[in-house]
Amino acid sequence: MKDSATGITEFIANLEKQNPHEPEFRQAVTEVIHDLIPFIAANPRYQNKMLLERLSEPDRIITFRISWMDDAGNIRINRGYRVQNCNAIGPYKGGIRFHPSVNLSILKFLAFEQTLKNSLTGLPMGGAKGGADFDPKGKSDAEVMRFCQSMILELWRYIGPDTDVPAGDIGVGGREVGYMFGQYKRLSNSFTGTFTGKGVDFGGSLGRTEATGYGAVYILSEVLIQNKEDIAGKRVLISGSGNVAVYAAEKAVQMGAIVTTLSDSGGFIYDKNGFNAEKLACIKQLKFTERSRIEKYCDHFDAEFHAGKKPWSIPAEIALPCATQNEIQVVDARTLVDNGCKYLVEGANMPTAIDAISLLLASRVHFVPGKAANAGGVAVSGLEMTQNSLRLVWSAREVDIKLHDIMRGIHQKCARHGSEADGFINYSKGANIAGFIKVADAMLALGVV
Ligand code: NDP
Ligand code: 2IT
Repeated sequence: MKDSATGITEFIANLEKQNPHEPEFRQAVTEVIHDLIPFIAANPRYQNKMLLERLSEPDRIITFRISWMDDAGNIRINRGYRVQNCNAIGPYKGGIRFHPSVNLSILKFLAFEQTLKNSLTGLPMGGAKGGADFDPKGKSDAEVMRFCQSMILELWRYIGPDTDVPAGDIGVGGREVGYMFGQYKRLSNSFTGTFTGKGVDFGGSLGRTEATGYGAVYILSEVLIQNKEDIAGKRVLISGSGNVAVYAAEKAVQMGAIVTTLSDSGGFIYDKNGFNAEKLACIKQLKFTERSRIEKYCDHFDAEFHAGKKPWSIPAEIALPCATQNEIQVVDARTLVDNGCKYLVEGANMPTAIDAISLLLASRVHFVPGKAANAGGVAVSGLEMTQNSLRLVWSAREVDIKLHDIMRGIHQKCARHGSEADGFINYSKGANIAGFIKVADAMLALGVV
């Protein structure tokens, strides 16, 4: 048996050879194997089964052309994808992203992360991700509808309630899921739980909209309890102003935190007095209803707008990156630590670069990775699937209690597998190992398939 350091070097060399143009995918896998290769070396049951090689080669990748017509009558072409990474523990499950930056590297990283995240929820869901390099900004509702319908005209044959269940992600919210589900329902001539994040009038779960942001704050409060601290009165930086960011802010404010920043791709706003329910209602109006820019917040309230900047230079005890991948580089991590940040909880997927994570852990910042911290969204998606299968509707309170339990369970799993000798919890390591064990045990039981 090779030593772990050699195993890691060889694995990374092969990963680069197999995926030369996919830096985000290699980053996500590299971050995980640093914990899993030593874990496998210490656990003979998982040795010589090629489990990591199998997990980092998607089961299937579907890519297709999406042709649609804009309001001016021009024909437009985009590229659509679905990456079905692993269905060892349940049907493929994961969101769909619409953003001009979407490419195979990004969707493969997201599908890989989703596999471990879904495992951590304890629910029977495999890992997948899809999307298109379509930019919804500036498009009319009719254009978005035609785009969604054209996408599903191709994708519908590869998805289904027991096969693959998509949902939202960046650029895909209730409006887009509604249009995609409408087209899927028409083509399949069936009303099933094939999408989650649906409107509550047609099969959606109460609490799904809020679940990712609320769930991230629930796990943050578990981490604080672990350290005998309280969220009330703590200053919190949040990036993004989309689904995850706004509901993370809402829950943090409800629990007494002072949330001072939010952002979008144009820059960040700093409200030194902290947001409250009225101010967050203004953000929701600007970003969700008007689909406008966050800087307009400063027309309504006393706040600063920092164009083209990220919020990490503002002093705070807690940071919740909730926008996109790699938004915290090593210089940002250094600034956060120097300004007294002690907790970093990832609402987004892979917002922190690998060397920035190393710096945070070396500085003893309590770092919770996205695959644990943002799992509340897909967890409530899992609950939506259950309600659809049962043809039942659970109350918002029932869903919230279940979400809270799931996030507490994820915290416990990370603590079990990530505790160090001095009591510090390496949540990253804990999440990677706990997420892996369930998938790996299923893969061993299912044979070489
Ligand atoms: P939204 O589309 O609702 O919001 C995204 C936010 O991030 C917007 O404020 C957007 O700004 C900003 N943003 C997006 N891309 C960039 C970029 N390249 N640079 C700067 N800002 C950017 O997406 P979500 O809130 O749903 O997703 C945010 C993150 O959370 C993603 O990493 C996603 O994968 C992850 N996630 C989402 C879940 C969900 O349930 N929705 C579940 C788990 C994770 P602008 O408005 O200017 O585009
Ligand atoms: O990254 C994610 O977990 C999501 N975008 C949510 C996926 C889902 O199926 O609800």
